[in-house]
Amino acid sequence: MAAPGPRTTPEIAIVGAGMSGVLLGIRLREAGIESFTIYEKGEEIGGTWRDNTYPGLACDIPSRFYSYSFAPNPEWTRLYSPGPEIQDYLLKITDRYGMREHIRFGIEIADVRFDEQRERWQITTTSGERTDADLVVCATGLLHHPRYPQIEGLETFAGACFHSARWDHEVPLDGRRIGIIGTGSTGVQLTSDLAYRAGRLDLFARTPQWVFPAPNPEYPRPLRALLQRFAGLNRPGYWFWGRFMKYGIGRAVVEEGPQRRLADRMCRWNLSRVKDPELRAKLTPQDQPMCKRMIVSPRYYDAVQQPCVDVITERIERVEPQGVRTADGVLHELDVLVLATGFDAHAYIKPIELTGPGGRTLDEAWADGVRAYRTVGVAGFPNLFFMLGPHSPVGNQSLIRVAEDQASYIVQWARRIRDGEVLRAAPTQEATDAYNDAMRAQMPQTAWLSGCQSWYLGKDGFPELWPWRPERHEEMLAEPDLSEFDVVAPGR
Ligand code: N01
Repeated sequence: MAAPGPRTTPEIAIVGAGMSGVLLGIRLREAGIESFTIYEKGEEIGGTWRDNTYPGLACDIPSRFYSYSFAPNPEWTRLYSPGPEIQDYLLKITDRYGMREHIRFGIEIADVRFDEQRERWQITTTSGERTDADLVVCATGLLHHPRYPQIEGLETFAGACFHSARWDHEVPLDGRRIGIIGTGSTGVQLTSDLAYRAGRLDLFARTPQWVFPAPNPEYPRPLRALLQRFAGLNRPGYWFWGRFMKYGIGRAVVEEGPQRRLADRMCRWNLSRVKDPELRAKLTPQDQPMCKRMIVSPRYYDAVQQPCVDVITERIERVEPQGVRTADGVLHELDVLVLATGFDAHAYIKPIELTGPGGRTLDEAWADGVRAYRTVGVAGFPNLFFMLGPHSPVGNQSLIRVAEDQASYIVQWARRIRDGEVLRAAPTQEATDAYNDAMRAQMPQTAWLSGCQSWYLGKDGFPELWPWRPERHEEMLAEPDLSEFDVVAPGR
């Protein structure tokens, strides 16, 4: 039986209206493709920047570079902008590019399944609504399933207790006894803020992390006014910080060399600013800098040296109504307990059920570990793409830049479908295996295997990050390599 004819108006379903889903919409529209819908389970765009509203939230990538390349923001107030500014920026871009008319809010996708008869994806929402798509893009993000710690008695705590990504703004903080569990990027940003507001702050630091000292100066008003007036003046900032990240930390995390040595020294120097040797010992990591995500903070070590702050490395025994009891028998009495315990970064599109041709599910395809093709595709799953999916995070780089590479790549496939060159295409198993083999061969060069545990490592023990220089991501996704795809043309 001949394959169906060309899909000149391909239906495209984008799951998630975070930074990457909205970006893809903008790029599709630029390509003259308007037949797309962005499904968003929340009531607003923004993903992680919508969900995280904790005090001290900021982006640890310079904002001039943590922007869409085509939409500089003259209004950034600081080198590293606070979270609410980033969400404001994403809201403005969504409106400026007319994306709201394409977004369906409050719609949660439950099931995505390939219908072989009709050569299309069938999508079912949690309310039972069904729709078809010629191309499906999972732009569901990486860090959106809060990870709650398994600590005995957590539910018995009598004060306020919440995850950092589910901040309860009704709870007063000033002058109160606050506990924070976790010293990742979130715990560090929280500590840097709450140390100056809490009556007492207990920081439960199971594993200390290295902290890179980066100042966070304010952009003076006259400069912001100038950038507002002359749009072209925004370009050098994007260019400069892009190169700074690419040739600096972008090299340091994936290869030996002067950048890694310098970053290492700067972290160690930063730590040496902690005067009390006992506190310094508590804050000294056992692994190498950059083994986990490099934390960037100009204020953390000042914050932990505030008299009201206690860094507790003793193991947490249990939580009781009055507070946290550690293994040394001490009860740390608290009014508020914040769980800065991270996210399940390996959940990917879960709980969505995804079933490809032949009834093969994504869970089955990834039963032995996540295997993607060039961060965007999966062998045997046609017309299905990921944004910020497996191995997408490029160590301490702007995820917006990463998403832009992926959006341009996906738009090229959408164009091919629209122009009748392709009905469906899926990466071959051979190309996927070759890519994964090359990636794994590169992993030992990275800093992520130097003996630490973090969300960076997958269940197969390999990092979930991009192990090459950032520019290779751009090169690899510059144009689809058709020889690495099983392509079916319309009507064949
Ligand atoms: O989470 P994490 P995060 N008892 O997983 C501890 C991004 N981000 O939310 O190391 C005690 O890094 C755990 O301890 P250990 C960024 O990509 C970006 O901070 O497992 N402690 C660890 O200290 C980042 O990588 C920005 O021993 C427990 C902490 O909780 C990612 O989000 C800002 C525990 C979790 O650290 C996640 O960062 C913020 C337990 N039972 C975040 N369970 C930007 O600036 C867990 N921990 C862009």
